[in-house]
Amino acid sequence: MDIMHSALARYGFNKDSYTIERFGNGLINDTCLVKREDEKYILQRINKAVFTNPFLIAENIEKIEAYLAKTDTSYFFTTPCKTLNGDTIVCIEDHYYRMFPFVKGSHTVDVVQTPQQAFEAAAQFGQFTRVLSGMDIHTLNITLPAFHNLALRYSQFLEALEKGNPTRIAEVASLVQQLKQQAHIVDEYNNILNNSAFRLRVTHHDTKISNVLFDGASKGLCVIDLDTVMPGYFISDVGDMMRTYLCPVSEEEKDFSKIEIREDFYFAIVNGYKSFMEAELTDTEKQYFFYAGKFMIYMQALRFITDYINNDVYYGARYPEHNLVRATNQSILLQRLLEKEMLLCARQEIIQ
Ligand code: GN1
Ligand code: MG
Repeated sequence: MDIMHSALARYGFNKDSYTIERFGNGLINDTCLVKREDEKYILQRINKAVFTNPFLIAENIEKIEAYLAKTDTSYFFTTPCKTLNGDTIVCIEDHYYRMFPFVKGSHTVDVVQTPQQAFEAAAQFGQFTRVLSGMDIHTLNITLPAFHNLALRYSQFLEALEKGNPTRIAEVASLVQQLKQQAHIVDEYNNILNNSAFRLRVTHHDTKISNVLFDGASKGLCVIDLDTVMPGYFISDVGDMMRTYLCPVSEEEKDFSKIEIREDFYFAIVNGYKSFMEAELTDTEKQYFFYAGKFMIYMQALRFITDYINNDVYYGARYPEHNLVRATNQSILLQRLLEKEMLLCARQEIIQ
């Protein structure tokens, strides 16, 4: 925490004037909530093993801000706080920090409890991409190369099976088998890459519910955490909402009997996203809402099992089999979703 105090000092915050506590459940960055009088801020230490050049993030945010200033000043966009020197990123002892103001009267949600929350969040992420639809995506920096490239994630999984921890590889044989049986999801992804009906757009790439600010009436206000804003496909944003909103328990849940798909949340995501993106998406893309869920859940299962086999180098682990639990959880979530494929797709047809 001491270093967090040093970071706050750069913003002119006097140590006696605020409180600071851990915030959220992100796996990559360290996040804190800072309260000062009636103001709140989110202070994050950027994981430099993952984001090797945090200045690329800062530059993207500036470019988006400049674009919005020209095109849509009514869109509510939160920009990072500036230090006393006017910087948006603080570097202390080789660690990077940045801070966002928490909009007055707003709050975040940890677990999606109602379809309305799912709708509001999906509308927020849809609106974000929509207001930036005229922006030249090539001007954005790639903050994490090949981040949602499923083909690459699959090959990293196969590579881990060749070079990873042999004891762990032996232990996970049946899960590996199950995941390999779903490799058709990778084939479909490769088809998407070659399909001109799929467009690259400004994509958030981290659409978990805690990245949306809500107002007192539970209406979505804006999206936050713009580290992974890059060109991408809509299946990334819609898919990660499905991965994290459809089930009442998270990837951390060890009691797998609690893993289920809440159908009405599925339609809330589709309709919320379409409330801003209907006119943007091509007819072909609109056929891929269900696929989006499969794509992201499968990718996350692969990433967790790969990390387990590689001795938890990326996500870390609070107990030895942590990443195995997460991978198994996501693989079961994928099964539960696949069981509902006919039903969800048929109902979506009727709604359209
Ligand atoms: C990481 O740190 P967090 O929770 O925002 C990861 C996401 C994963 C997620 C799984 C940069 O995000 O891609 O979906 O963990 N972010 C990065 O919980 O790898
Ligand atoms: Mg994040």
